[in-house]
Amino acid sequence: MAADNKSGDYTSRRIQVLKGLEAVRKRPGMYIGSTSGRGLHHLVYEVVDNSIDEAMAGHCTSVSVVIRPGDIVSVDDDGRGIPVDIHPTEGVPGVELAMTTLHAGGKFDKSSYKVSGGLHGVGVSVVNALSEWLEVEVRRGGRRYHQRYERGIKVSELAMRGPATGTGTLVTFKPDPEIFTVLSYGLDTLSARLRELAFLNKGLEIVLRDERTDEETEQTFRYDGGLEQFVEYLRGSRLPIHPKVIYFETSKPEAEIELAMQYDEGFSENTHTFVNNINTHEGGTHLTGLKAALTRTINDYARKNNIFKKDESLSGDDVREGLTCVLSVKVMEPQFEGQTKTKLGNSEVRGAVEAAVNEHLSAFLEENPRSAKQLIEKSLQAARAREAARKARDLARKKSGLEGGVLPGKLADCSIADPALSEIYLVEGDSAGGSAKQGRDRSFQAILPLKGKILNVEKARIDKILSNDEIRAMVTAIGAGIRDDFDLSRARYHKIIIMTDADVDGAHIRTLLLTFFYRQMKELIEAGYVYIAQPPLYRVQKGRIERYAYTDQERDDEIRKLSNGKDGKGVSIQRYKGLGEMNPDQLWKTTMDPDARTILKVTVESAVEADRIFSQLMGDEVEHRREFIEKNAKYVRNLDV
Ligand code: 0RA
Repeated sequence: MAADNKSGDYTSRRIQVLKGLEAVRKRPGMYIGSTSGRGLHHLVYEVVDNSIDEAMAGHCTSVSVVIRPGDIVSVDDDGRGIPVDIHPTEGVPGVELAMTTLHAGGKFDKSSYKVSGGLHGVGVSVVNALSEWLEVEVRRGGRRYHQRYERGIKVSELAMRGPATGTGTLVTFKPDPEIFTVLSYGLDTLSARLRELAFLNKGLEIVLRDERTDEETEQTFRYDGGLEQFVEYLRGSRLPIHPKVIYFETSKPEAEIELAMQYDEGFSENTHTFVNNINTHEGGTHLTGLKAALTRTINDYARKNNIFKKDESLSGDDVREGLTCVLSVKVMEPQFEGQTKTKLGNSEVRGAVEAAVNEHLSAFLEENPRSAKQLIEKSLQAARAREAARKARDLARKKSGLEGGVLPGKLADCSIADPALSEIYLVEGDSAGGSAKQGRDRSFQAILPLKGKILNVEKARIDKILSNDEIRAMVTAIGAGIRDDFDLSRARYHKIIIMTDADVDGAHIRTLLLTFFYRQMKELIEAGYVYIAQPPLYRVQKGRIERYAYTDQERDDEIRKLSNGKDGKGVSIQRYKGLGEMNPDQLWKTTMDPDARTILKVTVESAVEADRIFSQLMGDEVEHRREFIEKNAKYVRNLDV
């Protein structure tokens, strides 16, 4: 009787498991967000997160990620190894449970871990379900064990394969082409995330090797200085205004809190927050606590030490100008909210962070009065600039105001009023602007020609930014304000399309514009409203037939097609050096007609890398910048930072 029951349970449990993993294959988006490149990368992160959990529990010092030919990925660690003994109630080895049961990551042994990473916390079984095949190898108790799965279903029993030195877990998987629309891994994407994880877990070594080409590459990330080194990395070439990174870590009942921050001579704010190793792009209670504490502590200190002139005080924006800051909290049961589930909702964390930052930052200020004075002086300059900007804005509002008011004279606006259907082209130069104005569909396409050089916002304060004509024209035309006044719902266009020449100068202007949007109207990028036009590089013509090519490959293909296999007979090729060489009709056909054009959406894949790229590109080192733009003109064009 009892035995019957047991086997009955066992069978129904197996059915349960299969149903679970089937559900994952039916609706992969529910578990990994998407089946495009993002979801594909998520598989690696999910497996790596398990190893990081093992590291956070103090049992793992090194994780290695290898991308093999065919975009097969291996993740190896030197943790304790997933248990291989038969689970007392489930009747299968622990590792098999982990591979086949949803939410069983390390949680079938809940006492193992205090907190756990992983965005969805869905565990390695999801990776298993979405892999054409997956093999796991466990080294434990002096032995090596192996098991293989195909599309989540085991095709071999866990088997001993010989002796092992040390302990650890190796997971190798091939993402299933039946599931994913993108199958190739981006080395830069993986290295950005793995570097970030290494900063967040000080002392942990993470190796990334790419074996897909003959030229193998290997990167090792290990930062014994943790967040302090993270801040130095983010600060890049901006000059610090106090020598030491401000740092503390503390453990409270609500959360473990770790913070590093440093002020520099720049004008942007670079704050990144993490919860259980996940980048909380949308902020949340921990960020609110941090901001409140910064403003209060710095004002209190300045007041107490008579640094303010009569009724001076500092706003939140003032005390964050030129600040590079990383806050990492570990929370037992995080609630993630927001559109991308990257906003922390736990209300108890706010007070914990606020109190911790108050305490440690005021101690730092007391102990380092010179640094305190320097950073407060910096904030006061920000406050004065903001006041000057406010006055200038009030004055300007009366004339050609930034808000509401009169649209810029050189804007050729569209005729419809629905922002969701409207586009604005930001066009390099007056002549291309002229062609665009003639070539456009004026019902829904607006054109704003911009004069050659745009102000580098990375090196300018808000008052200077707001007094720049090109920037004023853009801000007024877009109509949603700027920085703290920015309100996405007021945007007059839902497509803002940057259209520059396909040369180094064009790349530079594009970068300046992207920097401007990233720093001053970040929500515009986050909402997916910013695009880059893709004008053709060549016109290939034979008689009355003409074709446009956007890459060298396409050009060669067209030549071959037009000359019927022979190479290039009677075919003429025009290389477009600038937009100005196209007539209005050509510009419309190739670059502006929604039915024919390609436009690239600008996305912020890694905010950390974006901050660094922009500050490097736009910061103090001019030589560095020129070199970078020349080398990476293509990368910057496909800006996916
Ligand atoms: C639960 C318990 C134990 C190890 C793990 C999970 C574990 C899981 C993964 C996934 C990738 N690498 C991993 N390393 C370890 C061990 C419990 C014990 O030995 O007492």
